[in-house]
Amino acid sequence: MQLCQYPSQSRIRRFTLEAIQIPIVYNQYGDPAPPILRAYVGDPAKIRLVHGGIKETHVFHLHNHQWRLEGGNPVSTIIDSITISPQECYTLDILYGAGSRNRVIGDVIFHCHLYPHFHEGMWTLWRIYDRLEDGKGKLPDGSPIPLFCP
Ligand SMILES: [Cu+2]
Repeated sequence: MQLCQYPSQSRIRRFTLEAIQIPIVYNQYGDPAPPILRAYVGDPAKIRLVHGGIKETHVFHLHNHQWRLEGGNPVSTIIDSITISPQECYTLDILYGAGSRNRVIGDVIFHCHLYPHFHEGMWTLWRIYDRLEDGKGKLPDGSPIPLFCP
């Protein structure tokens, strides 16, 4: 999974998110440039977190979801962030699957919790659907999704 996005001058806007301003690089629909995870609410979900770099340590933080620090240990501490250093990897077994216990739908952000990294674009979304998505990019009423026009 690629977490970094590199701004191009033509597609940068600043949005207020979590009370800070972050630049995003977006596609024609206003989605962030890095890949978006997709699932249906309640789907079992595991995230394989791999740090293939050689320098920086990061803190992976996923909103609205949690996992156990020690996967497979039912009394292990429940967390929603984990520090990952170069050449480390983790499998995050998401408790209650996509949408978590409260069955959240919509876009859930995940990002590096080191804010300079977040600010430079180390974030993307997990899109959780509550109805069948056919991949045609249409709204529930069948009309096309309008292009994002800043
Ligand atoms: Cu980071």
